[in-house]
Order: sequence, then structure tokens, then C-alpha cells
Amino acid sequence: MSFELPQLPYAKDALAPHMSAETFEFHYGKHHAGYIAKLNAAIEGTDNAGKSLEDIIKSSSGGLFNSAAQHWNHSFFWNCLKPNGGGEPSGDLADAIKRDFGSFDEFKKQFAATCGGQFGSGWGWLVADGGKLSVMSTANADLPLAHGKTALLTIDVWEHAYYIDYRNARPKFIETIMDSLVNWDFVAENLKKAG
Ligand code: MN3
Repeated sequence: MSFELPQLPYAKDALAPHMSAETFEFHYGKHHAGYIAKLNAAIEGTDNAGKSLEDIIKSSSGGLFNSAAQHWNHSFFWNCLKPNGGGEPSGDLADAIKRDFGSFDEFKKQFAATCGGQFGSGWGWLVADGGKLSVMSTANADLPLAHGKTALLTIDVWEHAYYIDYRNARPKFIETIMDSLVNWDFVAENLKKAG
């Protein structure tokens, strides 16, 4: 069975002006779709053809790992966003952030610094690790799953994620996601599943 480009949880123009339909045409329609095409070509006719995406990620390296992980990362990233999102979470998630970072503002500062500080292409993450929340960044296609951690929230900081709407202004892109786009309900669900 081959992997398919997942439906976006909103219309391609639903996050404008913060993330434009043109960005989705390229980032989702070409980059994400391209990773899936490479992944399918790499697994066709091999033992990996029937495996889950997570199993392929955990057992692969090199080009196959990159394609599989980038499919996972992008599918996760789209779900981390929603129209009229952003601001502050509530409930258990808010309590856990306060417990492990001291305050939401301190989390936001550390998360933005981690996302902004990733040198070159990669991802910024809020993760759960042994019942505790922390922030981390990964290079290229790398992801928390490969380090035994559970992803709760991510921002894609590859240039292709922000170049159309923000040119080279990665910090403004990160700030806009935090203020206007984060889907905290999705993050809270991920925390619940992490246990
Ligand atoms: Mn990307």
C-alpha cells in the first residue's frame, strides 16, 4: 500500500494572510507531495511496503528516512495550525507548560528561541519526554520520534515554509504562528495521548 497526501484540515486560503494559499500550493502541494512520491518510490516492492509510517521511520536511515520523516513532520505540522488559532492554551496543557517552564511567556520565549536558533533547515518542537515538557530543534528531516520523545507541537523552519510570505524573516513567521495560528486543541490531544 502506498502513502497518500493527507487532506488539509482547512482550506488552502483559510490561514491567509498569515500563511497564504500560494504557500500551500508550494509547501503542501509540491514539497509535501514530493516527499510522499519519493517515499512511495523507495518502498515499492520492498519489505517496507506494508509497514506503518512510524515503523519505517524507526527502522530506516538516509534517503528513505528523510522522505518518511518529512511526510510525518508535514502531516503533523498542518494539524498544529488552524484559522483564528494562537494565543494561550488552557486546561491540563496550560498547567503542564506552567509546571515545566514556569510560565506561558517563558515557554513562548524558549520555544521561539529554539525554532529561530535552528541553524539551516529543520524543525522546532514542544515535546513530552518522561512526563515532562521541553523544547528541542531538529535538523533537516529529524524528529522527536527518532529520539524516543513525543511531539506535541512543531514549527517547520525550512526556508520553504516562510519564504513566500515572510521572505527571510523567520522570527516574524514564528511569532505569527504563536499569535494567530497554533491549534492548541491538537497540542492538548497529543499531550493526553502521551500520558
Ligand atoms: Mn516543509
